[in-house]
Amino acid sequence: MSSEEILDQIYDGVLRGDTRTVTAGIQAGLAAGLDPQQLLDDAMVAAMEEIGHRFESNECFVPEMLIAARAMKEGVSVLTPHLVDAGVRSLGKVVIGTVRGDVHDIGKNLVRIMMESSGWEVIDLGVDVGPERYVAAVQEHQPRIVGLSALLTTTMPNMKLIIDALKNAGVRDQVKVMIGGAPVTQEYARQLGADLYALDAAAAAEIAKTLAM
Ligand code: B1M
Repeated sequence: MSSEEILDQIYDGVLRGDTRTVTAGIQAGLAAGLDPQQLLDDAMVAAMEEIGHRFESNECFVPEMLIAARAMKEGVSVLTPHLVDAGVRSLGKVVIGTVRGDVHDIGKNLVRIMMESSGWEVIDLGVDVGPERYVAAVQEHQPRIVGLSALLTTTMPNMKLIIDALKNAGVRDQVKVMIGGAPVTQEYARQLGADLYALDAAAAAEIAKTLAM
């Protein structure tokens, strides 16, 4: 199979939610020496974007999004050891989660993987995380970075509630708050008073690294 055919196989597999096709495609890609990041970006993330477009235009619905997400997650787990650079030094701790009201976690999980791969110890609070859990995690783990992910325009404002809760608990100045997610922008980060914004998982790891220097 050519590189193009392998990428197409993975892309189609994610679109159809066909986990076996996705994992077989990834294995074929890795065996053929393709860059794991390319498999992720050009095939898997591209397919999730297409699912989003189809959902917007009523060509697919929540069940299709769910099975695509399941195939994506399975694929990411096959790819993870190849994205992670083993044996890197520890840069400190990051507490990360998807904010209250929001269950999208594929992007947040990729941020976690990229952060871990560049040497951060990541405490992942999961999805639908409210301000009180963030505050408790900061008090318990003393991280350098608190990461907030939101995929819905309706849950973006919950980021502000978390930043306010960190202030009220007197721990805001101990951490850098990083925000991200498809609808989030640099300008929104500025408005909220977040310290850092990252467009994608690779950028999140790059930006976090600058704090470690
Ligand atoms: Co949802 N969904 N969804 N969905 N879903 C979107 C987000 C949507 C854009 C689809 C669309 O209409 N085009 C739309 C939001 C519209 C809006 O708010 N403007 C939407 C909707 C409407 C909904 C529901 C309301 C649908 C419904 O029930 N009627 C519902 C809400 C549920 C809830 O959260 N309360 C819902 C449900 C779901 C599923 C559960 C079915 C599933 C999620 C499964 C899961 O995550 N476990 C799902 C999916 C899969 C999607 C799409 C298709 C794909 C999301 C994804 O995984 N992308 C999505 C369409 C889209 O995004 N194009 C859509 C791939 C991922 C790698 O990218 O998450 O953007 P992303 O992460 C990137 C960057 O954003 C960034 O780095 C990541 C990696 O590079 N990033 C960060 C993310 N977090 C970061 C944090 C950082 C830094 C960078 O620092 C801390």
